[in-house]
Amino acid sequence: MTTVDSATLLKIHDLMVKNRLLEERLITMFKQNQGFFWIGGPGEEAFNIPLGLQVKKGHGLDYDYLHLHYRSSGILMAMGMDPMDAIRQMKNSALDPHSGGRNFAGHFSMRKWNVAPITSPIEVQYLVAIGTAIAQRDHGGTGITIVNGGDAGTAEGDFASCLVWASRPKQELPMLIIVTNNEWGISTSAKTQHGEKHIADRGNAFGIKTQVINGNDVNESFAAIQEAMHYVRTQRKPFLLEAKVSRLYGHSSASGGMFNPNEEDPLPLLQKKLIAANLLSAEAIETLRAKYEEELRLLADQVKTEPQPDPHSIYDFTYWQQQGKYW
Ligand SMILES: Cc1ncc(C[n+]2csc(CCOP(=O)(O)OP(=O)(O)O)c2C)c(N)n1
Repeated sequence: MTTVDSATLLKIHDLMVKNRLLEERLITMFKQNQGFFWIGGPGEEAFNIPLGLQVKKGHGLDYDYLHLHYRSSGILMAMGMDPMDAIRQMKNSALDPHSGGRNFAGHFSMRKWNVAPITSPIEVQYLVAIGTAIAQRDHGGTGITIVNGGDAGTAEGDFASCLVWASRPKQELPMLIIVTNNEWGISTSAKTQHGEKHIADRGNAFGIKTQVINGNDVNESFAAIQEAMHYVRTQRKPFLLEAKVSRLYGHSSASGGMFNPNEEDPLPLLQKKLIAANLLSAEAIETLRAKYEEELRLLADQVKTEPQPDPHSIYDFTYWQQQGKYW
């Protein structure tokens, strides 16, 4: 297995702290009535940051396409997303570039980096992803389609369709199919829902290469993503990767947005290792945390001065009465 070098580990740690504090800032904003709803990915950083760092980032078929879900801020943060834009979406600022202040927190959309709009209906991304994967299969090159979603959503037919389409003989698709398994579907425990041992085992029936990893371990995540991406890029075939992750603040603001001490937190796990390896000190970690906390607090203050969307734009980018405007 690849071991991650010290400089990369420190970069991952830096991004993990920044991403955690962004999510905590969004939760605070919800509690301050500076946004209507929070949902996000605190607890998934040890998987999402290594993923974002390894994306072939760009626009068009030669680059990776991303079909993500609402816990994916860490992936985009590692790709270089400006945290202010996540704060803008939380506050429904008209300057939010992802949705013009019209969508929920964590529902990103970035044409310049092939990030398809994130949807609230779960699992539809596994169907949409087939489209870009077919285009990339026909185009050739090394760009791949990456799709992620939660464990509960895999009960939907969209997930099964994805496995079928990705693995049709001689028409295989260059897709990295990811399931981040936090063992919850809102308040339904995964233990009551699965006859199969691992969700990834379902790929075996289709001849899809699979792996189950501890997504709370940065080294394991980085190496597994690297290997899976290399396989999909070079073989132009699908790979199903299941990462076991934590859900640190419950499902969303609908369940209170409270820290859950029963979940394993990947951040102190990494910090202990970095301190033991003399790569970081407890003081340096605290300084980093304080720096990002202050930066994000100032951004949240600034966003309060930004305009809300114009009511007349309510039907923009919808189909209703838009004939002739977009097509
Ligand atoms: C099609 C559809 N059905 C139901 C819901 C309601 N819903 C929102 S999130 C969720 C649970 C999703 O759990 P999982 O797929 O494990 O992802 P997680 O939120 O745990 O990351 C459900 C059922 C929805 N948004 N869309």
